[in-house]
Amino acid sequence: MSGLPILYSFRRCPYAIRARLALLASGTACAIREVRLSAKPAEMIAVSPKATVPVLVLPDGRVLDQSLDIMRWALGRSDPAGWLDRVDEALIAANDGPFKHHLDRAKYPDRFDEDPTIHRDACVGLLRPLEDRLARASNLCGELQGLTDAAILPFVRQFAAIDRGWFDAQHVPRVRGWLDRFLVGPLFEAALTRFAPWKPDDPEIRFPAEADCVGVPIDG
Ligand SMILES: N[C@@H](CCC(=O)N[C@@H](CS)C(=O)NCC(=O)O)C(=O)O
Repeated sequence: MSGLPILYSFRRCPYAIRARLALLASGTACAIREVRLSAKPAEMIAVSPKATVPVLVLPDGRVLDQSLDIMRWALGRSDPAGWLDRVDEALIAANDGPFKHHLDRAKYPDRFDEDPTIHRDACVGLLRPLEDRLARASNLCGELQGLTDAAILPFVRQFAAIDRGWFDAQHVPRVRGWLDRFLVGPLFEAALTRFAPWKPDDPEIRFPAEADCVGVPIDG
């Protein structure tokens, strides 16, 4: 064992993506364990019985199993880009609450016996405050990116990807530009690195893999 924190993660999960973005931005290395949600490792459930990803197990045994706690912990250690200077709790709560509620119902109509188009439209409505923010500055809390952008972008990405053609036709051009800058940036690329699902005898895999993707801004 290397003594690195252990991150149980799932590549496409927006909560895990935001945690990985903060780990990258802070330059915090960890040993990553990719999880299949249909076959979660017993080792993860043993430390976090609620069994959601991401989970970060610190070398001293502490367990962080909320994505925002992982972001704050990593950036509290090191925050070269000043992400903690740009935290808007209300905007993040609106994302994690109402936006996520409608996103799930728009994305997974089979799981909810509800009309997904109602929820899709509700999501666009909830993007309007972001559009207003982005009319005033390049990012949600000003010109520079911050924790708020990194916390929300993975969810907007997931929403846009339900039907990118439909999303592009909605009148949220600044949100679209903000998302697209993120999607082509080196930090997003590093955060979306693919890993095979972890098995107990696997050798440790370090994340980030390369020192030079540490601390880069979201949109390069
Ligand atoms: N509040 C948690 C939510 C994490 C969460 O719900 N993650 C999803 C994946 S995107 C999950 O693990 N779901 C469990 C499952 O699908 O079994 C956090 O912020 O970390």
